[in-house]
Amino acid sequence: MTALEDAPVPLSAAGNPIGFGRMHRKEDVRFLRGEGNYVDDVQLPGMLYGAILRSPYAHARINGIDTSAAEALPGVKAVITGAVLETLGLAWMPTLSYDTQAVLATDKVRFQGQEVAFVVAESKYIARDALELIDVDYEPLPAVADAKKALDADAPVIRDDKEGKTDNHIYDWEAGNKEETDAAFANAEVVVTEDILYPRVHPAPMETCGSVAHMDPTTGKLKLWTTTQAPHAHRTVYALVAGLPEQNIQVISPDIGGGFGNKVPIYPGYVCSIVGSIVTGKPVKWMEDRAENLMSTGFARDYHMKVSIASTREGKIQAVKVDVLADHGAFNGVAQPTKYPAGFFHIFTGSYDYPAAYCNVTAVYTNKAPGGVAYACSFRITEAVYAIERIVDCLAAELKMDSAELRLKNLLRPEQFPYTTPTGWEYDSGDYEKTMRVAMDMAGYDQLRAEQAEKRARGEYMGIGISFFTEGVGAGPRKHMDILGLGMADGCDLRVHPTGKAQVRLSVQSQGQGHETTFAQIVAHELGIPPEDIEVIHGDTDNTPFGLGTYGSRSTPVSGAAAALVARKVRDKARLIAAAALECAPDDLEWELGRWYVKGDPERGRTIQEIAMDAHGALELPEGVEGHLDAQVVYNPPNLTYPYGCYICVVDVDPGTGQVKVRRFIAVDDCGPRINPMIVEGQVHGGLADGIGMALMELIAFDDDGNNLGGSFMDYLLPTAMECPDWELGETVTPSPHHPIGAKGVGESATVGSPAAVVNAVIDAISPFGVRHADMPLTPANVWRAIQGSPVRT
Ligand code: MCN
Ligand code: CUM
Repeated sequence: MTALEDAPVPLSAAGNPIGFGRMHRKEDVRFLRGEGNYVDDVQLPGMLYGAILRSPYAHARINGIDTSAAEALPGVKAVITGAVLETLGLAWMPTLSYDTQAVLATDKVRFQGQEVAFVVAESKYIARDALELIDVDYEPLPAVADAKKALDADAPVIRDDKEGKTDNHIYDWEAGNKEETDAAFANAEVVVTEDILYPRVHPAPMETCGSVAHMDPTTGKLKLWTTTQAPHAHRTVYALVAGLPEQNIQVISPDIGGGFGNKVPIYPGYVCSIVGSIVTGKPVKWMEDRAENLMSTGFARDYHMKVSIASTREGKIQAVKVDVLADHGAFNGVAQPTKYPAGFFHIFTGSYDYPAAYCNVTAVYTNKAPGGVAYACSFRITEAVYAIERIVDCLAAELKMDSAELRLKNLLRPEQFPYTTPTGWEYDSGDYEKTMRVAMDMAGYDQLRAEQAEKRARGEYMGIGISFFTEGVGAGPRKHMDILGLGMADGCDLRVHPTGKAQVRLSVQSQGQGHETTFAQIVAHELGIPPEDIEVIHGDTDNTPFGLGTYGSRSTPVSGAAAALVARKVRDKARLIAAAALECAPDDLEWELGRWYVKGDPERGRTIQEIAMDAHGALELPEGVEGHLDAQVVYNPPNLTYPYGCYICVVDVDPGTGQVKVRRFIAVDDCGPRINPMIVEGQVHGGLADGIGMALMELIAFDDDGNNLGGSFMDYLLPTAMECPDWELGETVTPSPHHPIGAKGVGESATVGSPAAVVNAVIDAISPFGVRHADMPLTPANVWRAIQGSPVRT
């Protein structure tokens, strides 16, 4: 175990830590100068532009499409409809959940904003103008936008494209032990039940989705620059769907302006740009605008949860059960490991010690855009954490017990790890109470409660909300986890050049997380090569090893391990080469950062740079050692890593207006050793802002006809610095026992953990009005309604 050592990390000549530590992000040099290279920056000679005609209806039959006027517009090169795609066998494509999704609608449209036709033109303005000239004969059908009505006998059947489908049911799935859980509830002294909605929200990355496709008619090679978090998986899916030879497909994911899970699925626009290029023989660029992104690409959540908790009168939790109605929209397009149709939701047992738990999830189609797994959710651990952390607060209210005391009484203890949860997860390591105490100390918890009591006496409404979360991140292992049959293991290649500079090639793809920096730091930590001498190459299937990509905070747990192991492989090879150069046995050598030296004679040694030159030079290499200094690994993780944390939020609520002010936010995260603490803090800052956004303002609402009411940033509110306090961050460090450097993922922790803290704080503030629960978003209007005893609007 090379956990974060106490010894100071040596600095390179450029002042960077040769290993773990704070260092400015290498990629910021280009980002801060506006010199990033995003998909929309790609310009190719003769490039054409695509635009998508979208459905104004949530549900309508298509009786005909007249494209003649659009085709006649000067500058228009092609108008592609579902009928055209049908002749190519491409009207429908598989989703990442083994469902099918229309690329361009043929029979019906099933959500507002669905793709109906694709225009290719000389400019993006001509393409958009041409959309206006397409005449679609729609026959509106009744729509079902409310998941609770989707299984009604008279609900319109959305997926009548599927043979024999007579309802909107997608699947039922369960986890845990129903009998034991029911028995625990039957015998419990206290039972609390609450209907808890995690509303539909949208990841809304800064860069919207898009692609540039170039099918070279002479070579037959397809190059696709695209906004994807999983270039290799996408390439394989294109090969399978379009029947294109996989070696002729190059997926390039250049700089990405945020992904947040929005860029895991394959969207019809990507496929249309490919078809557009095949049809015209030219490169075709398609970039959606903000409204298209908000209305049609992968949303997040939409989980209707009935959560029950059983406990003793003293507050010892005995069982939890959750009934979920999952709204998947019109196509089941969620991206998650095949075995887990509800993602990792069954981690809802949380951070507490109790024997019985059960959940069942029923998923339905509605006339809404597809999605569900996105927005830093760790495969629906957001929903799980929100469910358990809200119901624990409801239990505390019922027991009239302090919510911190209730949590401390039930947290898993350090000696219980590795701990198997009642739903089957094996948590790798943790010291939960320590983390909670650090957070409470930082917050001054007892003083805060005293202040709250004083304020209440004066008629002021201050609230304190706690959330203690455990995540499981780093999917595989491959035998348990695959997406469309592709096992979740990741490759990593490392080449050390003759001069001792290196290139490391990853299968994961950064969308802003700073991989070009942190993966260089991992290699630096193992080999002693300064991070500025290590180039990180990612996001190009022709130049990187196969792997499943970046989501579920899996890059550090999976590819981070691969990078450490590939560097160790190079180090082992370097030892053999150093032994040859020093004319000693490999066993006589000892490693110190950046150098093998002879035991007992530290002056005699070879630096990694010298060894690199030897490996490419004239030195006679020992039997069995190939020349050059490089290595490859494929890392198949033995388990997930389980980061966790304790968040405390302090709010002031104005009961007259319902306005919530987040006054303080304390976040103590434990993600094991931090490769770059500055980047980790940045990840946490972003996720905390997400939490404030979701808890207080973000919502994709629909009317009864399925009209999307939040297609712009005028309606879909995002948090800004104005709504965010100065974050107060703390840390504890509990390494993962199975990860080569002990690191756990952190990229989604704060988004997963923070909404419950904010909501718990608001409900705590307004609890004197008899409020026990109110659904997000807690906008001023909704807080006011809750205080008045009226239902909130979601
Ligand atoms: N890190 C570290 N020490 C650790 C853990 C992580 O220094 N112990 C660093 C990593 O090296 C990496 C970053 O923190 O640079 C995030 O690492 P990790 O937790 O492995 O997550 P991923 O790199 O796999 O990123 C995915 C995650 C997801 S799934 C979403 S969604 C999300 C998130 O990252 N999307 C983001 N954070 C985002 N941040 C930005 N800027 N943009 C997005 O789209
Ligand atoms: Cu669930 S969003 Mo991230 O896993 O890309």
